[in-house]
Amino acid sequence: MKHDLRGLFGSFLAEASFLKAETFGSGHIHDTFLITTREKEKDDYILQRLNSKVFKRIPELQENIERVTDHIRQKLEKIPGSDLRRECIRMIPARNGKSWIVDNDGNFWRLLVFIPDHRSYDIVDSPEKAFEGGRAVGRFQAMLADMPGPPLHETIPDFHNVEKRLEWFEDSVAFDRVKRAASVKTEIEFFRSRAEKMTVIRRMGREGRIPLRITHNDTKFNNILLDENDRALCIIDLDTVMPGYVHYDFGDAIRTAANTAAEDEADLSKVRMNIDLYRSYAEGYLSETRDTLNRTEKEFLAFAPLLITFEQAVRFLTDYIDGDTYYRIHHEHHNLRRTRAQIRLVESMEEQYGEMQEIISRLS
Ligand code: ADP
Ligand code: GN1
Ligand code: MG
Repeated sequence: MKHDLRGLFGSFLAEASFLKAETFGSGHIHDTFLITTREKEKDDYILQRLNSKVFKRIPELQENIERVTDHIRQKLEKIPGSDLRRECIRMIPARNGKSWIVDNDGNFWRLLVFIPDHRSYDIVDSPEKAFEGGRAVGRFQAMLADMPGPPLHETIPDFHNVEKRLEWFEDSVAFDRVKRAASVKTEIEFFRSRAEKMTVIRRMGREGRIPLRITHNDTKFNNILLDENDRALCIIDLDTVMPGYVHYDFGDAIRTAANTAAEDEADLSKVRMNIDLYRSYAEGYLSETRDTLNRTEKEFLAFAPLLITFEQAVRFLTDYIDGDTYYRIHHEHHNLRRTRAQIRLVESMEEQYGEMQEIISRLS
């Protein structure tokens, strides 16, 4: 669909004028455009058409992000040397007084300041970058630990509820809408054989041994921006910031930061969890959170990447069986390819689980 990007940009109170718009980034959910402005010294912007099929209550989601970014900015203001322009995303108000607009076709749009001179990686190639990513996520969680007010809205209910994810997966298999289930028997079996084991974090939560905190819930490495020197800069994509267990963020970051290949790598011999990248990420993360996490939280950190990578594989295969209605795909069997790469990554983590545990206990 062709959108009037110049007109949409004009609906927000940006300080600079529109020069051009191009699609940007590799996110799977929203439609994201980089708006370059005419004035060299002024900001560029990110304009997003929000996915309202995935996020059913966008005003609530926007309210969450307003609260979270206001709180982080207040913290940064008190830290000497902070770069307020780059260490926290900033949403630009629309002319209607809100932080979003709805166009004539019912699409929701928002505008963010483009964080200049950042680096973003889909694949991590050095322990230093992994360490910085860990530091960024740790700091993010620490800054939100004392956010006042009521709990954040749950922008996607049961987002990391693996029991629910498995239930929905079984529903999809039973319904088999596009007749793909028979072709993925091996993958289905892989999930069923591990389902029980994957509920442990939620069980610990129910028993009160690990607390709900404010977590990001989508710490894929390309949602962690580094600066021009590859030092931790800021966390973006705050749509899923809500109550969660720290394991979700640790797990998703390792799933992406420590994978030697792309999330959708077709050549499975390239997919592996690199233990050095795992160690460095954990070092960075624990350097910020060591004193706040309780003993059980730390004890289960090593399990988190297995859980989240498993859950991701389940989510990709569910979408494949449903006929590709959730994630943006670039070819017919893309979700199946993603599933297989994630399954291989789970296997690689299982092989190295003992060492993963030792590393955490040494660092704790
Ligand atoms: P999605 O949910 O589709 O992943 P994101 O909010 O992560 O959407 O945005 C997609 C991509 O756009 C990001 O991966 C990043 O490359 C870029 N991006 C988003 N917000 C900003 C920002 N404030 N500054 C710079 N780049 C951004
Ligand atoms: C989506 O929005 P993006 O592309 O950063 C998804 C994550 C998945 C990820 C897999 C809201 O992340 O949960 O882990 O794809 N976001 C949502 O690449 O579902
Ligand atoms: Mg993203």
